[in-house]
Parts: sequence; structure tokens; C-alpha cells
Amino acid sequence: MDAPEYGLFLNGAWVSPNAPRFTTVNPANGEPVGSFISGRKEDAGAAIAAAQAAYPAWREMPAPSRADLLLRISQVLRRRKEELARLVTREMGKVLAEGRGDVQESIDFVEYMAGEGRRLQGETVPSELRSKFCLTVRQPKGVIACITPWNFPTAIPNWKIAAALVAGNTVVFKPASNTAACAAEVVKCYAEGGLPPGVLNMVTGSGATVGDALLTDPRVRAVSFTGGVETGRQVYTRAAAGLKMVHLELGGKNPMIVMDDANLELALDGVLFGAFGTSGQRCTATSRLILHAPIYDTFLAMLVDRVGKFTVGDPLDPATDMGPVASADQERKVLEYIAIGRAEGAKLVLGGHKLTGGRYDRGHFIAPTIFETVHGTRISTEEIFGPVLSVMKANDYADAVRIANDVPYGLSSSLYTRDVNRAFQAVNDLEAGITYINAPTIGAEIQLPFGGVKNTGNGGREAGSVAIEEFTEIKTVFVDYSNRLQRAQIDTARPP
Ligand code: UN1
Repeated sequence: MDAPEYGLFLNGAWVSPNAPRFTTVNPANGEPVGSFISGRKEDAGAAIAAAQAAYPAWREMPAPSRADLLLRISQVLRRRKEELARLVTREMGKVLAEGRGDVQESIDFVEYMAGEGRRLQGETVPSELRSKFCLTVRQPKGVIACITPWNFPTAIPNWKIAAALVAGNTVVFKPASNTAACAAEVVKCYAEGGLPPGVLNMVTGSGATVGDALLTDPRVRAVSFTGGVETGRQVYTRAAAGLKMVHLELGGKNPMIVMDDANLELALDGVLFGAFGTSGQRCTATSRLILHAPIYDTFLAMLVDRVGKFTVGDPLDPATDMGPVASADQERKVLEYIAIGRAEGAKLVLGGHKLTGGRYDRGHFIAPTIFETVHGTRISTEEIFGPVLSVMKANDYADAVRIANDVPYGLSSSLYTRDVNRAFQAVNDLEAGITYINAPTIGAEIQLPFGGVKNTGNGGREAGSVAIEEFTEIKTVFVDYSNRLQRAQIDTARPP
């Protein structure tokens, strides 16, 4: 099958400049999925120019009308859900149920943001002076660069694009190269929904060329980036010279703590989904399992038994528990970490290798891998982004929390217990942007804020109503209707 050729989406049209191309491939079988332009600096420039030209009219369109368009776009996404889900699975490798989840998360968020078009709330507060009215309004920032990863190839772009657009910004979108077909099809849904030309533009290509052009162009007012910590650091530094507002959503090393009073069957289902869902390639993936000493042996045996029965294979097949990792690059990185785990003396209890033979030889399949280790090893503290789980023992709750918190990341976290006091204590104690009680570290819902502490980001949150914050400026307004000069702090009436 020939891979369809895509262009760049500039000012409402698909254009194919005479530039080199790259191809995305299905990580389960090596088949090509789509062919894309390696965007050049001037292509990024053209996209920014289109976004800038479209900005004044888009900004002036009433927010509820922008929201109407988002609602139409969500209907296109809904109509195309199954087709897009299959594309997500083909291009990225997550199992089909999760491919559908990825697209559903997109639909949910675009709909939710359509509602935001009738809120975009500011605040009114009292003045210290008579006959004076104080309020805030939200205004768009201008042209926003959205730079997105491959692990949620439809959901994360939608998180960023829909929030940016409803607030009145225009967007240049640079998707991860290995899931560019998913990105292009999402853009087609926006176009079909009736978005005016230039409001959303997409340039495929490398971070070094396209990404860098977006980060350094003075016409881009803000950047929203999801990806790894090291790239995030470069994005932040590079954009700093232009004093751009940068929103970063970076990695995690998310712990699940299982106490001895937990429902162990429930915790087992949780860790299976949390650690091996999406082949461990979620920022929120459960990559550390911290077991309370009294249940350590029992739970580990239950875990190994279940994971040992996993079906790893074709992610389009409903019988498959886990698909491939997303690319040759990912395969190499994950295998490197497995080698590091062995070298640092962690005990490999399951997996630990690439799967070979038959259909496996055409894809990037890694056996679900479980290491017993101690806190402080590299595999127990560094993000692996693959189906590799580090299991550790904790003497008691305090020890478990100490281990959970002693990493540079803080995205998601989870505690399994039947003790309600302990559950609330953990909400207080765990250093993370998200804490789950009796549920795994993955599976955040779009109507709540999403983000983390420490090296997981720089303080912002996506999703929920707060998503609007990264995409708006607050204007403070004072209306004095007293018809005389009133001096704040000086003329203010105060008790003697
Ligand atoms: C990510 O991995 O970057 O909470 C996003 C979850 C998903 C989103 C993950 N809803 O697992």
C-alpha cells in the first residue's frame, strides 16, 4: 500500500513545497502510513505569517461564535472516531481500545472547550474608592506555537489547539514527526468544521528546524510544549530570549503504592493498566510499584503471573493486551534501560528483551518487563517511557511516601488502601500534580487540570477550565464614574 502524501497546512490550504519528505511507519509491521514534508525555516515563517494575518478577525469574532465552530469540529471528530482511532493504532501502536480512547479524549476536550466560549470568565472586585468599578477580562495572546508528542497523537494536539482557539488565538501546530498522519487528519477535521483560513496552520518537520523557528520568531507570543524533560529545557531556554510565555508538560516517574490493607485484586488490575497500557508510553504511566512489605511477595507473584499471560502483538486485534513501542528509537531507548537495570544489579523477574520471530520481526515489540530493585537505581528514578516496571519494597507508609517523592518528577501518583485517613494523608503528602486513590496513575479526565510539579513542568496546567490560563492575558480594568480625580491609596476612606 502506498503511503498517502500530505502537504503543509498553510492559510487554509494543503501545500507541498519542493522540499525533502519523510515517511511515518506502522511500528507493528513496518508498513508506511504517510509521507510528509520536512518543513524548512521559511515554511514555519509562512505559517506564522498566515496565523498573524488571521489573528485580528479571529480575535474579534465573539467567543461563543468561535465556540460554535469548535462544536462543529467536535462533531467531525465524533463522526470520524473509528477511522481516526484505527489510524492512531496504525501509526503509533497503542491497542485499538486505547486508540479509541485517544480520539474520545479529543472529542471530549473540544466539546468542553466549546462550552468555555460562553465562560472565559474574569472577575469583578470592589474598589477602595466610591463610584469606581474594577474588573478583569481575558484577552488572547496572539500567535501560539503548539508542539506535541507522539504518544497521544490526537488528544494532546486537541488539548492545546482547542483551548488556544476558543480564547481567540491563532495557532501554528508542529506535531511529532512519527505520528504526523494523525496530526494531519486532526487538522482536516478542523478545516472541515469550518475554521477560517490561517487560524490553524500545521508544519511538519524536525524540532531543530521547524520547532526552533517557532521558538525564536518574535511573532509567536507563546509556546505550548509536551515532551521529554531535556527537550523541554531546550524549548524553555530557546524561547526565553524572546520572553515568550512557555507552557511545558514533561515527564514522569509515577509511583503506585500498595498498602497491606488494599484490595489486592483491584490494585493488580490497576498496575497492569497503569504500567503496560500504551506499552508504558504515557507521561502518566505507572513506572514504579512500591509495595508495603507484608504483601510484597504475594502481590509480586500475582503480578508476574498475570503479566506472564499477556498477549503482545497486533494492536488492531482486540485480543491483544499490549502492542509494540512506537518506533525504532523507542525500542532502542527502552532496551538500553533494560541493559542499565541488569548492569546495576536489579533482579529481572519478567521479560527484559525484544520479542522476535514471525510477525514480531517486522515491528518493535518488547516483552512486558518487571524488575525488582531498590530505590535510587537509575531504572527506579529515570523516566523510561516503555513497558518496564520497577518494583520496590517499603517498610511502612512513611517509607513508601519517601520513595515516591524522592525523584525529580511529579506528574501522577497513586495509593491503594482501604484506610480513608491514610488516603487523605497521601493526597497531602505525595509530591505530584495528580494523585489517585484506588486507581492507577493513568486515565486523567479532561474537565480537570492536568500537569505536574518539579521537573514535570514549569507550573502550568492543561485541561479543565484552567487550560484557558496559558492561552490568555488578563486585562485589569478600572472604570471611574465619579466624575472627579480619585487617588487610590491617598483619597481612600479609612477608619481613624
Ligand atoms: C500523556 O501521557 O502525556 O491521564 C497524557 C492519562 C491520559 C493523558 C496522558 N488521559 O493517562
